[in-house]
Amino acid sequence: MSISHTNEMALFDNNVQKYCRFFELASPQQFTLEQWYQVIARTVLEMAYHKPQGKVDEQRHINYLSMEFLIGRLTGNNLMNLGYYEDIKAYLAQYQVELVDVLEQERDPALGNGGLGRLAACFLDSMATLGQAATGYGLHYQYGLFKQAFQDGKQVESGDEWGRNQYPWHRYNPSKTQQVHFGGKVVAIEGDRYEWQPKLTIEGKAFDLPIVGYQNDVIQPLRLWQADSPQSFDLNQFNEGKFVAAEKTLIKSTALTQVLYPNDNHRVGQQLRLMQQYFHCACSVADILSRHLAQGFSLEEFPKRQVIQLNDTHPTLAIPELMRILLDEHQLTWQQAWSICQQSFAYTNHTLLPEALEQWDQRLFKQLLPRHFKIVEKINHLFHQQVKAQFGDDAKVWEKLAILFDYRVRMANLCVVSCFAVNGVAQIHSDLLVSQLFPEYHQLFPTKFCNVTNGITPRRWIQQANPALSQLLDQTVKGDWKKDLELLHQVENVVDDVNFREAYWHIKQQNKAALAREIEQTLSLSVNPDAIFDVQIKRFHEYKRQHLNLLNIIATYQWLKDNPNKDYTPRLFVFSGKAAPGYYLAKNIIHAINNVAEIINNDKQMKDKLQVAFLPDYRVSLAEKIIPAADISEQISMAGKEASGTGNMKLALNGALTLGTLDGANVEIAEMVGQEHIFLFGHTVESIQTLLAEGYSPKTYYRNDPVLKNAVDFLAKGKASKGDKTTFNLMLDSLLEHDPFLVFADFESYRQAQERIGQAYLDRDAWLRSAILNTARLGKFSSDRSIRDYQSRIWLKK
Ligand code: 475
Repeated sequence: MSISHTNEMALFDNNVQKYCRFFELASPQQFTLEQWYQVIARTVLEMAYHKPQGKVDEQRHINYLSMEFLIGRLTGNNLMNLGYYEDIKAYLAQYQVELVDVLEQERDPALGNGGLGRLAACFLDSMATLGQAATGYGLHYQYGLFKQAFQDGKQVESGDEWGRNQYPWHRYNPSKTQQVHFGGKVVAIEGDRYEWQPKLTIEGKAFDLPIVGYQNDVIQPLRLWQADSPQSFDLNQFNEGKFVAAEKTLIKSTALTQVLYPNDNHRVGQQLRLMQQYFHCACSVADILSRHLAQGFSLEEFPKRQVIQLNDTHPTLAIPELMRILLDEHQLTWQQAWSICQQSFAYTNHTLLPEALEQWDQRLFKQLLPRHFKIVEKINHLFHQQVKAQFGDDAKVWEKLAILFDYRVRMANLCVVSCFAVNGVAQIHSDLLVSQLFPEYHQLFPTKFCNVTNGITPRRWIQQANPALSQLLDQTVKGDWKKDLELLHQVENVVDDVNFREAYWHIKQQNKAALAREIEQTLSLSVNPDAIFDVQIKRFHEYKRQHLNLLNIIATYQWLKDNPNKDYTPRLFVFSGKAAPGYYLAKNIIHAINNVAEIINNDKQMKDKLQVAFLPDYRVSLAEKIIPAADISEQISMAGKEASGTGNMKLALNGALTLGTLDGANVEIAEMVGQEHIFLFGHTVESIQTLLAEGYSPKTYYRNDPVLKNAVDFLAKGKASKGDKTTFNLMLDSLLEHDPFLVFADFESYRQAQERIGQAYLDRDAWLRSAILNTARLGKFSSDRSIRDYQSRIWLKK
């Protein structure tokens, strides 16, 4: 489908010529690629707002609060969604410029860590596409997630000054500026009325990015707040030096939004992080309220018109903040204010890992936010009455349910008590959320809990990332699959068509060749394009078990050395991902993979048989290059630990077969594609319970399995560390002594699954059918479906 954009392209040309004069150039011919990128982005942004705006459903406005939005590059995406991609490509051709080269100029805004932040970005895309009125609220960090490089195999980090000042896609919006207060004291006025007399005020400035719906002319803001005041403040003024090291306490107010905390699936206990969280919430809540009131609605109508969706507990402070404004600024009664809050907030949980559940030191909380602390105390007190009424005065029960306990403020508990809905992100995760984390809460509020399985936007994850496959699907499928991913079911009808299969195969080979070139460029490693491309791309975390993958690679290497003439289906193992800078064990795993890769890649006997490519600095734009080229998708977390995963969906949709445990969304992917088209292995949530109850001893596995022992010893004996036997102690000690994520217990089963993969790949036709059926059957995992589920189960539930 190609719409004629003659008028718009005339406008575009006009602008290009204008910029040309502006830059003192004789012709656009002289633009650098960087200039083209800037000119296209700025011009298209204006063109987008020139169009009559598409219709949205304003029944209830969704305010999506998230500390992270991992939006990726916007130029290509926006051109496609606006329908200008082909026109601009043709326009550039007259200057012998390739649009794809221009798009490569854009730096990823890395305003998120991983899954949670990327999910938020996919959801904004889907809400705009479905015409669900929504605003995203986040922070305008100066430094995004750190850049990763390797030195002697080790991860080294550097600051990601992503250039927010030159970024062409956002606009500073001074009319939305907010004031945010901290510290000071609370004075009682009369009855239960209080006045907060804060000590410090910081200004929050709004930067708006356009979220463009897919070919429906809907544009909605992603509003990012930036701290900006000339004033400096002393971190210790809130806490008499108890929480912060003395030497660097005087900081500029702008420091508040200077850096994204680089932790994934792990809480941060630092004062500056709490200040970031409150800053984010205070700016957003004030903005939401002023929009609501400006539309002429009353406070009582707030829940009917607004939802505040909390992306994990990071924006929980929005709850006591809205309470504070309703009580102190609008003089509502407690019952009125509480009723409004209880009907407006909804909470999404993204992890069961205890180390990720946020808890704040009560004294820190109180000194920074004295008024909010009072409010939380009252919520806690009233809730205690309710608990006693239901369970009697049982200290054990209260210990689990309390919001304030042991001098801590538990954010997840505050969320469950205050929100009208709580959801997990895949069915198994939502079930475990109720049975493991919140069973008593479930008894108290049985209807609050539900599941919304995650999804991914097909616009970025096929159309943009895999243009060749996208074209093939356009030719094959009736109707626009980018709007309705379930239409891909039609592809099942052509799985027996040799021509279709060959076309599909050819695309995969082309994508593999392209990734091979990328690997050659980055790592100076020439890889076998006919090998199985087996990829594990995600944050480094013990529970994700990149070291399970590594131990198999070592064992395979040892086997190939012993059996040089036996058949083996060639493999290229691709890794990419970052470890939090303070997560030493995860960094140790990265180091081990790099060192093992070095040995294998330099062993001539392994040439074209076994290779390992670890691509540094994983980010959205790199994911877009790796995913279309993958044959195998490693989703090998310990069962019960990965809430959902979304990379698993992106890879399967692009025709990679999953090698996975029954964890997170893998369970639902297996249901959709069928057992014959996925490689499952390992312990299940249930069998883990039995294993642990019987007493798990990793040493027993080590002693009894010579293959495992040899692989472990390879590292322990210093064979990957120039003879130094201590280099990988962090990882090895953990495995041998505790193995908290059951790497050894799943090793044998994982090896067998890899063996099955090697066999299966030899039957090219059967493999191809499986890959095609993965694409055909993944429609459920569109984030459009996730958003519809949010609408029917939470936001617009009748
Ligand atoms: C889960 N991030 C995935 C994904 O639902 C899931 C960020 C800051 C501080 C602490 N943690 C984070 C996460 O917890 C996170 O990314 N969780 C992930 O959310 C989307 O698919 O299984 O691990």
